[in-house]
Amino acid sequence: MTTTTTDEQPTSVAVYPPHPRLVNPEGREKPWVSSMAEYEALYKESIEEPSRFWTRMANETLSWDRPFSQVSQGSLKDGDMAWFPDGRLNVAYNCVDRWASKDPSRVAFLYEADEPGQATKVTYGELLAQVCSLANVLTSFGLRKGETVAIYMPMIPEAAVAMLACARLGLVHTVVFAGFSSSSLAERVADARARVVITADEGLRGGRPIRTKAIVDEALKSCPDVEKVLVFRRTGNESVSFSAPRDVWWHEAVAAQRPYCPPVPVSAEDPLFLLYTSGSTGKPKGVVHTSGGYLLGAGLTLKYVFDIHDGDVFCCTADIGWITGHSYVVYGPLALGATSVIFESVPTYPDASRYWRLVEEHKITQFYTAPTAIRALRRHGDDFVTRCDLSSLRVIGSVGEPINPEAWSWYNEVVGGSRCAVVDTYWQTETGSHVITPLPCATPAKPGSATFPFFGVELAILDPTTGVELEGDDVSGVLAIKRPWPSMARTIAGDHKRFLDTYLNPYPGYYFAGDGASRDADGYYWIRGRVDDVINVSGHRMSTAEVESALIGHKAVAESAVVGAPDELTGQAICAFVTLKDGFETTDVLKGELVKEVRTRIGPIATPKTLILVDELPKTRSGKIIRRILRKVVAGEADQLGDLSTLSDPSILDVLITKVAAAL
Ligand code: 6R9
Repeated sequence: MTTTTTDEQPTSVAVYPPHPRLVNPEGREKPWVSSMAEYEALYKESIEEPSRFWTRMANETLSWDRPFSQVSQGSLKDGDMAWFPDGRLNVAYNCVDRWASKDPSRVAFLYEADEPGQATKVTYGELLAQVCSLANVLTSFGLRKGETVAIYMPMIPEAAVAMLACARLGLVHTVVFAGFSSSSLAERVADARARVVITADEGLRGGRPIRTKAIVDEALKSCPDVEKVLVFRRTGNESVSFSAPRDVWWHEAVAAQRPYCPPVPVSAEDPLFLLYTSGSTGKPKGVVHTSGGYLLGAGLTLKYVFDIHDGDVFCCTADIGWITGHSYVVYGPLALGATSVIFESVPTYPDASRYWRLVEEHKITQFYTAPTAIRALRRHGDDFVTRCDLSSLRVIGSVGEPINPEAWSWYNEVVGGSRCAVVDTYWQTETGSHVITPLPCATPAKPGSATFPFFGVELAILDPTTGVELEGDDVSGVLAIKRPWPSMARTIAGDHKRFLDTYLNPYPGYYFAGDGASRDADGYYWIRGRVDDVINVSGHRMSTAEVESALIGHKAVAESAVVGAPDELTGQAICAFVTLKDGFETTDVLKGELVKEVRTRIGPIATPKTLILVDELPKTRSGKIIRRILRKVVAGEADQLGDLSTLSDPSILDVLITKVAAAL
């Protein structure tokens, strides 16, 4: 145990050193990094001798068509950073050909379809042929290097094939999550100026069909520039509309093409993809990632953070429509020649054992999911997990939001059997790959802390008002990064000024992440949530995540979301929304207990002034709680909720507004 003193930290936090079976494996290769001393030496080299470090990493990890002579140029101050600027490579060649030529029978993707028991394999040899044929189809559409293709597909291997076919030709892809509405899709297709959309007839999730092609048809009514829609047949439902010559069946087009297509070498700085992400206001931003730096970041982080070795089976449950799916379902695993699971279904179909059966069946060695899924599954009880054989697991990861210590412990003990490493990875669409993360065989974990920076990432904690860097340990402020790293976003498509204004101008010379963070007495980093999620009660800064974590410590609580409500006396007051686990009833006694739980766990300063029990919290389709909506509702601004396109179930709003009105 260790004791920390920052007032925002719990007074004592358990520390979990890496399990001995990970550090000293028997009958397996040694871990890439097996001690803190090794991590520190590599980290130091990455900061003090960046040219040497990145030259070695870039040459070890990637295959270059033309070697680079310079590692990086440009600065955060000027927003003109570039990595390996005179190097040339092809991303699809790196992800597919290298492994197919060595061993075509090596498995690239294990595809777990929506219905259990239908898993199929795609080998690197098969993947190469599929990517090449599809690239030839795209060429036949008249597409040339630098043009953008939109991809709106379910979680099937063909979605990855589509991404890689673009990469093979130097085309820029923009994947739009297939849960987005037609209007959101239209907005992105238009902003990206895509002339071609790749989609499927229908998707399947949890046994229910999704009208994918119909949504595309609707979206394209307002996108007159789209000339071709390539349609993969997923369900074969004959009622799906199809209008030639705009619409082309994938299987017919591919059958007409030769399964080889030479890769087009591109500059390391040529864009690989755009990925739209919501800003705090206004229209979504098309974050631009490059070919060289991004691929290196995705591959290198995966290798070190999940300790990937030959023969491992890696499973990331994120949809390819998000950055996590890009970096850790497709590009990271393939850059290493690893086997990656593509999971089409949902964690509770046909029951809450689905993930764990998947682990058992495919002998998954590393598993990566989001706290929201962990909490949801915890709510169903341990039996769904413990009935499965999870002994193949070594590293289990978490991403997307702060993981509360209770969910961390459940993940560690029940899923990991207290014999795996839990890696809480902090990063963003804009960072491209992990920036703060433990290394599984080296870093002693503290539940709820993303721990230490990845190689080459120089962190700073800034005073939010003055922008002054807070030196030393035991400090809190906003998180910033002091120097460029290879996989960082370079710009926002068509709006470099917005890129500068959002990330680089707020604190000149730094990349501003938009998150609050502290560095504790041991130098561990704790992400406190978006800076707009921090509540200020009577001049005391409170992290919503901390109050949420206290609430979830109560046995009745499934999930919680905490926001600041305007308060005449204290500036802001804490307003907590809570959903209960199955079997618990909403009573005033229970509400009182929950408030008490927070008071005892954190202190009277954190007492929620209002506590509202609800059936559902507003969430994005990727499962993040949308606190912005809660903030607006408690501020009496339910008529100004703004862009609701990411809200997965808008029908919950009316009940929410009524409950808040009754409670406040
Ligand atoms: C990868 C991804 C980024 C935001 C980020 C932060 C939150 C992500 C986290 C985390 C605490 C972690 N976030 N990982 N917060 N601990 N391990 O999620 O990208 O969708 O762009 O979200 O998510 O607030 O700023 P993205």
